[in-house]
Amino acid sequence: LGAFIEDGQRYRLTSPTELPNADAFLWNAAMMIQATCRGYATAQFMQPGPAKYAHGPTLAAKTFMQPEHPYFAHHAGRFFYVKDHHTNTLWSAPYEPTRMPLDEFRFEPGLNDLRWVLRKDDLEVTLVLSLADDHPVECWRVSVTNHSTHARQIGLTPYFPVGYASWMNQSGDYDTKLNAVIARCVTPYQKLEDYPKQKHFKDLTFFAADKKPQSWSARLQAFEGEGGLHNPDALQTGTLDNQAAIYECPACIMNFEATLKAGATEQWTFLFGPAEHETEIAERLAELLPEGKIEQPLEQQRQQLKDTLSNTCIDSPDTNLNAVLNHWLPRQLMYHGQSQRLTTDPQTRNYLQDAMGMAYLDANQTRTALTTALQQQQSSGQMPDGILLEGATELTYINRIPHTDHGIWVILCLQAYLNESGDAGLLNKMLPFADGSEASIAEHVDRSLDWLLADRNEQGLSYIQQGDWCDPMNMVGPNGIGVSGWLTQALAVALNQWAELCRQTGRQTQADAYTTAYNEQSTIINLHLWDGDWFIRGITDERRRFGTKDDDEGQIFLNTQAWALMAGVASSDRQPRLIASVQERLQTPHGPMLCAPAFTRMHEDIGRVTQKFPGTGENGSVYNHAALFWSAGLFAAGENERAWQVIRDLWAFDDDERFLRRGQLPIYVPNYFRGAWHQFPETAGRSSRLFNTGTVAWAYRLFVENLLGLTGTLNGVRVTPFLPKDWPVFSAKRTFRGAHIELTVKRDGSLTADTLRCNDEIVDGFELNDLQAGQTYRLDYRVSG
Ligand code: CEZ
Repeated sequence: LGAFIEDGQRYRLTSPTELPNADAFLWNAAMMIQATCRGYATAQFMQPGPAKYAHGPTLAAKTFMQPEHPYFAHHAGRFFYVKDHHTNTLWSAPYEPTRMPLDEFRFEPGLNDLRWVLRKDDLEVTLVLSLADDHPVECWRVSVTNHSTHARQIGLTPYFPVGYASWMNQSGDYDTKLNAVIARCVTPYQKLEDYPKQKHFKDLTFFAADKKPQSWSARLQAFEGEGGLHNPDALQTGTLDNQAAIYECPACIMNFEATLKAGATEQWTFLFGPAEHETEIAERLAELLPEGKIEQPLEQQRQQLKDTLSNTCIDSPDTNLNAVLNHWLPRQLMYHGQSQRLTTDPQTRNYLQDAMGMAYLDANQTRTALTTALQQQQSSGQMPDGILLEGATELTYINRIPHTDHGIWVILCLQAYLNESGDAGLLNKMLPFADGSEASIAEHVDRSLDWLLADRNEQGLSYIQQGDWCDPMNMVGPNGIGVSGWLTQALAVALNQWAELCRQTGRQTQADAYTTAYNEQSTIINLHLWDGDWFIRGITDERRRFGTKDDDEGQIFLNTQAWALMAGVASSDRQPRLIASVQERLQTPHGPMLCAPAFTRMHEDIGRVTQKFPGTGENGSVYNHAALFWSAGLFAAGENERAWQVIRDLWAFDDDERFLRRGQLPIYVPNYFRGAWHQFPETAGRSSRLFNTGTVAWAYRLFVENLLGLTGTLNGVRVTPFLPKDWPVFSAKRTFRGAHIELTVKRDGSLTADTLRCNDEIVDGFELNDLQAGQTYRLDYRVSG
């Protein structure tokens, strides 16, 4: 059905029906597009908030990117009708809307483009979509080849619906000078104060071609007629109507007629995107349409991605896994780091975790993110719910709901930055607070911890207000009493990490104070949160403990087991018990569920999470972000094999049953797979197909620091790789602070303890110091037993 091709840098799917929602995404500085193998697409661009230039036929409210969003016949798509005048057959590339069986179907998403190769009756159509530069514009290169032995007369009709963009004003027409169908609208609004904000919106959607069409239309409904999308009336007659859409849903439609000799190919380039005015369209066309022009920015983009991705690579016996770890996972991480998930005010925890992951690709970006975030901290130490990016002035959506955990992520992100850069000097950099005065970054971090320490109840448990890591856990603590078991543990993790960093950087007083606080936190967690076989999730405003054996649903939550391990607070007696509880109650073939049994009714003292459909989102799915917290906890507890399996379960290339269930290509990690394994076995494992997720940062960090075992220290690198039990050997390359590390890890039954050699010399203590940029270090790690 599917396989990696081209050295893992492209994937090939050969059926449009087995995984109908299989998709891939592309992004650049201004936009992202997610397209399915069948030709539906969802695209967004920034102006500066996220906006669309092609819509469905109903006016949709603006929301964040949705999990499991459905596609339907009139979903916005990029369709190319192909008419074979000789046989009088009509089909469409890539597959929708005619759904005609094809002789060959190949959907081949690559790192920088999406490619389809379709064949029917000896006609081959190739579609290549790329986003050429930093503007919101789709570049489509289309070719039709005649593989038969005689000449063929064909009609190619690209059909790009623009949909229902506005109830105030919308239309569409052909512009002869630009050779483009241009749809126009006025983004609807009612508030007077919105007018100045919107008057420069890109309210035009253009579809331009490098060749003159024989005919065109902008009228969606007239084009479809009674035949509908499957067999549009307009394609029954010889030509399109050359008519404008006058306050109607517009579509961009052009017809090209061509005679192809035997073996001949005809090519077209199309551009599709939003613009403010005609001059802007003309600029884009001049930049991208002339022969050969698109290649240059595309090549630059390819090279840039290649350079970043080549920083680290693994060669393991698992070639599919090599493809995802070497290309697709870091690519998805870069998407997060570069696009900020297409928002102007990323949630603080997302922003800092995405930046944490970026440390392993480009630590400078992490430095910038840390300083941006810390300048928005209050002098009280409180971190805001969202980080305002350049130009943004207000927090929106979820960032208006008070969450208490944001300070935690500062330390996790900083730790990753220091591991990668060794730049302890950053801690002395002076930075202002949002409400005036300034302090060193070290003191910013002290204050975020002090704020978290102060925001606890008399027992030392952390208040939750309207949410912690779990956004929709919004009714546990709105009255200021409810506490989060998870946050109490996360604070222990942060205190422990920061105490150690303070010690390493000569801040002994702080190191002692935070160590004491960590020890106290450990006692508090064990005293108030243990339930016999696992840690509870929290205590509500009504002082009810939840996530306990006594609950009929939501008995056990993954996060409080994961972070107990990360914090190192579970005793030698409790640790195996909580691991066994997760194994028994949460583990599924797709990974561990976030909680179980999933909630089936509203719990007014827990909140909106209990209203989500059981097994979706935070209500008991295999929420991959949290699954990787579990993996991190297991690694911290020395349970490496189990920890690795959790990461490995993110992909199911070699298991048809799991692969089909997921319904998604293994080229990105989704935010969840459906859970509720016991309640809804028939849908368990289905992917959300939402590629915005903190999972990637954690997966990449665990890959570098735990699998390759290359963890930076202030002076060098600690080498503690892990060799999964079914691998005899792996090797890896990594450029670290300019030094080239070449690592080989092998099992050696004759050894009683692991050994490390660097350029053939034994290294005691598994640590290399004073690495020189430009030098190569050949590391030979032997695993005993
Ligand atoms: O958003 C994520 C957040 O971006 O949910 C995570 C949270 O830690 C991330 O910061 C867990 O709650 O509001 C909702 O119900 C949504 O489910 C969001 O919580 C969720 C969506 O997946 C958006 O990407």
